[in-house]
Amino acid sequence: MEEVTGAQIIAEALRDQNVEYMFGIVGVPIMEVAMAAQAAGIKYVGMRNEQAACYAASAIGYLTGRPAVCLVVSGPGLIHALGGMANANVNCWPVLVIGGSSDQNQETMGAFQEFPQVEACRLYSKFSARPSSLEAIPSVIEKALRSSIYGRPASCYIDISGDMVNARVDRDTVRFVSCCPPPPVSLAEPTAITEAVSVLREAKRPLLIIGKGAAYGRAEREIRELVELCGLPFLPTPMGKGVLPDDHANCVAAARSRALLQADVIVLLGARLNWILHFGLPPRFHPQVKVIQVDLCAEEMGNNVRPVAALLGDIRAVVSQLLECFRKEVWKYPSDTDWWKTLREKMAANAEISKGLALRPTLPMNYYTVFHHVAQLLPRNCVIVSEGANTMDIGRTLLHNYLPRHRLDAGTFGTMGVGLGFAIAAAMLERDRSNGQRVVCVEGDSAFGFSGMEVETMCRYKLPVIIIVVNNNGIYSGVDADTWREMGKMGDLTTVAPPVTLLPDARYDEVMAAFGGQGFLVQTPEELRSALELSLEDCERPSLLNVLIDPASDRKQQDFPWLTRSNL
Ligand code: TPP
Repeated sequence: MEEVTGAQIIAEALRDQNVEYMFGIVGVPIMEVAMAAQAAGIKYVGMRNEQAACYAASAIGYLTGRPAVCLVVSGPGLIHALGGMANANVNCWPVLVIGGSSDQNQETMGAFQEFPQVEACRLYSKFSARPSSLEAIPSVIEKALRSSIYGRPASCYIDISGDMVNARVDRDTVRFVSCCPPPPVSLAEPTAITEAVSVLREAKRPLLIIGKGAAYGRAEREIRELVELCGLPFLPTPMGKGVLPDDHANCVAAARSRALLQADVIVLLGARLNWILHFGLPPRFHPQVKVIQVDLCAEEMGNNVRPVAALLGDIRAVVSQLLECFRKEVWKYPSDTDWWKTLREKMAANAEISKGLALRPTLPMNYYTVFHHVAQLLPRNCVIVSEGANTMDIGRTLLHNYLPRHRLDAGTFGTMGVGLGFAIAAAMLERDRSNGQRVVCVEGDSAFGFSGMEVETMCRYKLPVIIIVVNNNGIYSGVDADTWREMGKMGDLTTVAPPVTLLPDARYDEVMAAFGGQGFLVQTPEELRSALELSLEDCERPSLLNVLIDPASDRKQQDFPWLTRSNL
């Protein structure tokens, strides 16, 4: 008879489900689970906070379509991970969280880190359960993993009581389950396809909106064919950037507001009409806009705007259905319409304004100058991670993506603190796949602070992530060092310092240097360029560029007053 422990069963069951990565922080009672995972060939990445561990695991799920595990201890460990679970759920990304919990015979007695974990996770996941026995662990793991990727991707939780981890059973009594297949593919109803095609053929001002659902669904080839065959303008959502390259001739991202406002037919490809798309409603959208909605989730259909055609199914398959119709009866939207003219004019005007701001020679630099130089030096194939308010919003317009799933940001939940975890996950994947693509993490100084200690994780694993902290001494804006000193003389800073302020000219670069990475203090375009070039040359360790900008730097004048402050 061969005995196996609970920890071994968990590890082997995860390996059977092709789980490749586990991110977490060990302690009682899950230390042995991490060790067993390594013994089973799963890569274990020790992080500095469970929230960042969960962000990292969820990014693996988004980037690969196969979830990673976030392993946490009971009580506070699990509670830290809830932020990551919520973020994954709202982004519709798959992740598996495994939490140790108190021994079963101590439950309700005030056990160490006791907490009602299965119940707590219900709001943050679509599956939350504790296996009833050691023998049942593999089937619960398979079900959790399957639930995380079938239907709308989401986070799933598995609770493991402490006493289960080291308990032993006869291996032959354990019901191991083979790897669950990829999600079954569903097609849209043919009459809905016919309706969508006829509405699109009649469109005067058509627009495709490409969301991160299209990126997750790996629909890039089909969407490119649709765009090019039918000559359609397209607009990516923040993480839809790169499904088609930002410099594609049909990309109208630089005329986003105009495109949304005037389009008469919109095809939503894996994007939701939530706050990011202003709910699909006036004043940001045309009151009579017709929406063709492509989504794999039936419940999403009709949210905020009732679609003229609801194409329910796998995005790749549904776009292929549309293509089949357009190939049979070829239709191409003319390239010389007033619609194209108005979009092109707006794009040229916006580019001109950004360029003017970027080339201002004044110091300290503004956001536009920083991104202008960064954009010139970044390799086309790099992964861009970004968070912050102005930093993320302005950076999104100026830093282009050319490949799908190469942009990760604060996402639908607008979460600050995701950046470093995402960057660690992306860098691990790049290294393990030997793609040689760099991960560049563009952070506001406030955003960086949320998970800043993960620079130690990057240094420990020698991940050559390049972090660019766009440092304006605050949240949205800050004050300069002299003003800060004067404020200090006026009285207690807790009463006089504006709530947006952070320590002026804080040396985030020294944090990186403290752990053995490269730290650069950057104040001029020349310093920025040379620091970025040196960072790109170093493939052995991470770098941090602490770019001090004008604390009063802001976004360019917006056409809509409600755009002047980021929603985040
Ligand atoms: N806490 C979380 C978890 N998420 C949030 N979105 C916020 C707080 C509110 N918030 C939105 S943006 C932001 C904060 C704290 C930081 C913006 O400052 P920074 O990262 O420095 O970027 P900047 O706009 O200054 O360029």
